[in-house]
Amino acid sequence: MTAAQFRDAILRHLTYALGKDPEHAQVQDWRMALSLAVRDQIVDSWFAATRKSYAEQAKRVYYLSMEFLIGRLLEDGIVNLRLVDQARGALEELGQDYDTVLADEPDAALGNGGLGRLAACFLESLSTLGCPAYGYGLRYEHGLFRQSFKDGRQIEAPETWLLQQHAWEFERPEARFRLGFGGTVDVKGETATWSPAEFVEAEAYDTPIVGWKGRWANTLRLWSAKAVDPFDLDSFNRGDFAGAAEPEALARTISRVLYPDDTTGPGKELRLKQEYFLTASALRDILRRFDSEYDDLGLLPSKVAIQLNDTHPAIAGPELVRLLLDERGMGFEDAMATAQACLSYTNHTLLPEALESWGEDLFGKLLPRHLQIVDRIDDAHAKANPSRKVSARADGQVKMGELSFIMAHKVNGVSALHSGLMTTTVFEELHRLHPDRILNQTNGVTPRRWLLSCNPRLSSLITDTIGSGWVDDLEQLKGLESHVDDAEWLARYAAAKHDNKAELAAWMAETQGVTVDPAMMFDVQIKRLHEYKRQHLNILEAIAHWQEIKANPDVGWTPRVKIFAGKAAPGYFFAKDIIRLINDVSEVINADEETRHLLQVVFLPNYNVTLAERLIPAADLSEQISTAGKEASGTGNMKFALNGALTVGTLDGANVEIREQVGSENFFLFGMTADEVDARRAIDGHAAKAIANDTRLKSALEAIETGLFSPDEPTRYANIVENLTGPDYFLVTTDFTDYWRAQREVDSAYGDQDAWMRMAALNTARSGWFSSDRTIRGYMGDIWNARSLLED
Ligand code: F58
Repeated sequence: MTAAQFRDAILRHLTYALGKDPEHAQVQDWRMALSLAVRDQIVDSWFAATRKSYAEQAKRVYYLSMEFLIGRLLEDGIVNLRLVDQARGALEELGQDYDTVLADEPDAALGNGGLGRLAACFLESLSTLGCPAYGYGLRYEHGLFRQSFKDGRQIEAPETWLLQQHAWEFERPEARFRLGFGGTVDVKGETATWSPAEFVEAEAYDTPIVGWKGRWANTLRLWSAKAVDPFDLDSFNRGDFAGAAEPEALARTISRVLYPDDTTGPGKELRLKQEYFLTASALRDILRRFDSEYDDLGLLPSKVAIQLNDTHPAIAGPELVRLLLDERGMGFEDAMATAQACLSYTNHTLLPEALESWGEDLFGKLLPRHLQIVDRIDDAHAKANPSRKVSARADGQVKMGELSFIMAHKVNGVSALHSGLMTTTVFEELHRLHPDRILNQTNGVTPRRWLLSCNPRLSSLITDTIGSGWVDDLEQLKGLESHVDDAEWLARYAAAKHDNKAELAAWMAETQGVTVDPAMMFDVQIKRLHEYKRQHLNILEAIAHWQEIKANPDVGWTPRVKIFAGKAAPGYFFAKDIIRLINDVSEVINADEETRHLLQVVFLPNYNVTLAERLIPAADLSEQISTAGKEASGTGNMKFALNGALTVGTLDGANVEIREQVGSENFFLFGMTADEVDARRAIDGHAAKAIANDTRLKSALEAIETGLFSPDEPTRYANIVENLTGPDYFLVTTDFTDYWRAQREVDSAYGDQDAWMRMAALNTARSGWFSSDRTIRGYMGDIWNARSLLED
């Protein structure tokens, strides 16, 4: 497609699809017109892919996830179709600025963090690899809340991505399923008839996800909840207008809001409804598609692979058994074996409080037949494993981790360390009973978005150096290694990083009113706020660093700006206190004329995918400082390394593999190992001991405790201080001393810019392993037994 053809297509859409005269069109009209022109191109490969999947009777992969953190889609589409120059040229001819038009698109924030972003990277890689696949999720009207700060405190506001026109989805009013909740069960022998008390309808919205070079496109199908009878005419006729609209409002609640990480009380019931709503709609859709091609349910496992993204869709086990048993006439044993052969489960956390379980009263109230089936599954498992102690139903709870494990033929962790820990902690017994079930698939990220598109400067240098094959074969980055000792090449690498930093600094000045010097080291920690991720360790070190600079101003400090971004779950008060502390510290430190050229702290509001795309290419230092054993993998850590930021990190999650890949000499390691953590925690008074041994730590804590950063309310952070000086479960104080040491090594390494850039370039060159294409190939081969339909 030429720029001229593209221009004509944009004008056609602007005029006939949007009904706008170019003379009066606003930026969002141009953005919509451009998106529709791009979408046309995607639809062609989408249809071709669908036809081919049917023609070849291929096995399909179904990725069930409560979250798809896709961010913006326009640039992704343009980049993958390799239409960047044409789109730029076409808009220029039309008098529009390409970057402004792209920046108008809202982020689709249908996820909390890494788990949701991983699902989005996986969809893109599935398309790039030509593996027939569907993502199934919920079409939340409101994604993750919008974050702002008031007096340093996090303020949450609803996110409203659908207020603006959305170019990518196709509403499918004909693709609807009616789903039930509650009611009664009439058991007759093996099978039963469930008569739900309440119904809701699921309507599909499809978004095509195009792979690299537009060779294949899969579908992201999101479900939206609608009332069975949207409008109560009797109420309306009585003049009860609010009552007339109630059925619709109640039903829509199910897909109204993405759950943040703080589910309690009445919220839990809605969350379980959401999970069933997603899963039951997806399974009906999967069986409908299967029925359109085959009439032998025995073929199901050879045609259908269903991946459970964490336990959130774990009800798929009992639901699939129920559909096969009660509605399709299969015997229980066959139904269970068939379901197991189709299902597999990915675990994303070992934190006990994050493993889902449901009170059996609630579960039985909403899903009475499923509770019976859980018991049958449990009985069958107990019978086959007479020695077992674990069960899917225990202590009045339905345990979704155990249920998922039992119902899956494969269970995977997301980094080597995490998968190993699964076998010795949460799933120890189940692993002993089923030693072949757990396997590892280390996470990855899509290089199209996380290098090619977010970092055009570095991408061009790479392509100039080794050609463009790296884009879908990331291991080719190894070819850069032979250039890192070439001073001229390294200077180009350094220039790309410098220009990315200058661009970020300009953006921060313009939009945040913060001035930072691009010559300073950009030290970045961006991720959900959580005690285990230890943003408070980072800010404690910043305080100590500031105090030390003040005490010894003339020892040649390396200038650094610490950049934070991330959201705290609205009900996680400790995490919100950490945000406020960072903002308070930032205010004091940044106002210090003596030190501000050497140390600044910035907390950028409203972290999302787009902000990550801005920050990662400009980072020098990547903070991956979780308590060892707690971060399942991390994926931000991979994006940073790929874009040439050096990591200061613990031996946790995928950091271990990053360090192995890039070389220990190009990674700043500190802290306890996962094995040491438990022993240390068992020591009485471990925090007091750590503090007594480190005067810097002691004085940083004192500064907080005495209200240096909150003079109007000196006790504001009493809670944080009490925690850190008392239980300190995440061992911030123990790891502080070694973290300080590592940070000073970082300082001196950064002082030698040539050596630093060489290390940065080696990080890029050796990050090929962290492509989500590699991860998806692993799933296809080891878990799904699925194949690519692309011909090379
Ligand atoms: C993340 N989990 C892990 N959960 O923390 C991270 O180590 C890993 O790299 C990533 O998954 C991908 O495997 C995660 O993001 C959530 O966001 C939960 C979703 C449900 C509500 C509670 C948070």
